[in-house]
Amino acid sequence: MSVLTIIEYPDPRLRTVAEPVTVFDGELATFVQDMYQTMYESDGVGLAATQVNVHKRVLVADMSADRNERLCLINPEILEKEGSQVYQEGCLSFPGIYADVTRALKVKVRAQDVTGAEFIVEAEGPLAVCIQHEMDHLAGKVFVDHLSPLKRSLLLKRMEKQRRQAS
Ligand code: GNR
Ligand code: NI
Repeated sequence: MSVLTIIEYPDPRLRTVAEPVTVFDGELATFVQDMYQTMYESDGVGLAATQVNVHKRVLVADMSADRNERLCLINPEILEKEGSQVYQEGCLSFPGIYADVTRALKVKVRAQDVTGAEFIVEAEGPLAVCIQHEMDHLAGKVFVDHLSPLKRSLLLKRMEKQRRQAS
């Protein structure tokens, strides 16, 4: 297993639209294990393949406090959305910045597992936020795209300032 490198804003590769997975082989299974390891190592609650510069429709998540409730969605599609919620989001590709984002409260998603078997997952609250955040990455979108232009530019300037001071 390996820890993969997470690409950070403003890397233009974060804008790549991921392709569907068509081959469910050992290489895919190894990649999924590497994604879990990378997510756990970074203390993230989710990770999209886009963030490790692999442009396939694969995401992993684990919202549990004990870090033992793995969820992997391959080729996820949202079937239903319901309600709305505001949640303070962060992103491993935007270190140090957090912002309130409005998204659906509940989602019903059809996906495939690492063997290619289809399943349905219904999520609500924080897990629903995480799934929507990761599915955005697979579409080349990032959480700050949901903010007003003013809010976005303030946050991005703050992030760039922090980065300059850190280096
Ligand atoms: O680790 C993460 N935390 C988080 C917090 C609130 C809403 C979404 C997230 S996802 C993020 C990991 C990440 O960047 N996934 O793409
Ligand atoms: Ni993210």
